[in-house]
Amino acid sequence: MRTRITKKAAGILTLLLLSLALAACGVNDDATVPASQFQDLQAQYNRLEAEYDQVLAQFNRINSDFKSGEFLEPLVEKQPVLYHVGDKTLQVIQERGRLTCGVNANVPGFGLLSPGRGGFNGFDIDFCRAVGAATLGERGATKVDFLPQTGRSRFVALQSGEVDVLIRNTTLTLTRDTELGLDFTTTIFYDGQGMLVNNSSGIRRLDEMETRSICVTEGTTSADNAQVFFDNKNIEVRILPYTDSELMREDYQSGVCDGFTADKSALIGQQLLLEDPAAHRILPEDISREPLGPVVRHGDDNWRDVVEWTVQCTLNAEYLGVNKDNVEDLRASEDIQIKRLLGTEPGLGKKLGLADDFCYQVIRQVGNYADIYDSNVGIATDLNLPRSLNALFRDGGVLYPMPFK
Ligand SMILES: N[C@@H](CCC(=O)N[C@@H](CS)C(=O)NCC(=O)O)C(=O)O
Repeated sequence: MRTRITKKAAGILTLLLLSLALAACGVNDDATVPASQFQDLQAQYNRLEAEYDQVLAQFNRINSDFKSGEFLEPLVEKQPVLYHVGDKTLQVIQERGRLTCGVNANVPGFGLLSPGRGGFNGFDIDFCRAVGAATLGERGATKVDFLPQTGRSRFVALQSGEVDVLIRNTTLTLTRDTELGLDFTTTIFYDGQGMLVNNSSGIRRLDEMETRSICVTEGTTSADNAQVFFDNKNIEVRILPYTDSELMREDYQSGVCDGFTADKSALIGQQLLLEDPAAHRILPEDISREPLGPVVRHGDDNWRDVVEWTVQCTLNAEYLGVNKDNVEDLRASEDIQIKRLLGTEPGLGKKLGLADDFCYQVIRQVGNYADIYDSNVGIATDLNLPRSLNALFRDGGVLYPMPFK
């Protein structure tokens, strides 16, 4: 569309210049354009101008459709989107000296803003810090700005460049990967969608929810999954969408809805925030698969690699027995795998545009995968989540560290 406009504009300009040239240089003795020739040019100019206006109006219509979000996933808030495709994200972060990370502020254990506990904390927050340590080196984990996002705002924040990376319990789906101009990196938490109900409701299974109402956060996979799940089973339920998870919890608590559906990881935290958590239960069935992981903009392969290998660093460290407590000592290790991981055998970091000790910085400042998991959501925490799927493959889970070499 832009090329067509440019061609028309160029055409008009040429005609104008031509008429000026004819007028200036003269094609006859008295240095003026004959009236008939001038009128022809004028008519041609008017025609082209009208055509140009039409093309411009068409362009503006398409542009405003685009800006109103016509081309976005229906679940995503419709607002102007400026795609930052092909950025040099790593360079920008290093020049700025800070990383911006899109996060959740309302999900205990994963992304929670709690001033009493020093601000943002959680599993996702620690992965933001890990990316900060990998990209900014010494104290890099402290040079992260956490920008809380709702289910709806998160993708726009990433697309527009407001955040460098999104680590906010975000599920990888084919549609999101292909339609939003984004890329999903390694999954950091394998989850599934569940349903929280009040014990007094008598509901013990999902198919006992006929005619019941269900609260769900807008702009999430949870909303769509719930609708599809119950439609498929011909179970009529009333889905009540919320933008605010706090209001949703209050409404669930006061009985406005019978069920509260979300990723199970988030549900456990939501249950803990209820007045009497023991009066509620999460039904045993899973509604869906929810692989959650960091998201970056499509088109910046180097930045994608950086985020990907930061996660791989935490997985490889757990695999090799390198953790936050022993990493300092293990810098003297002669084991070639550990040397590559910590950069005492140089070369790998540079391939990513990072310092060779980037993974050492991640482990020392934040920890390996197990350190991050255990301290935020593991069995010693209020969430009390066993590793299950999120254990290394050798321990019966699905986490498979990719060769760090
Ligand atoms: N993983 C799903 C769901 C993510 C999600 O937003 N979950 C809700 C569950 S409560 C949430 O985090 N709400 C907190 C908020 O919106 O502040 C997705 O990517 O769409």
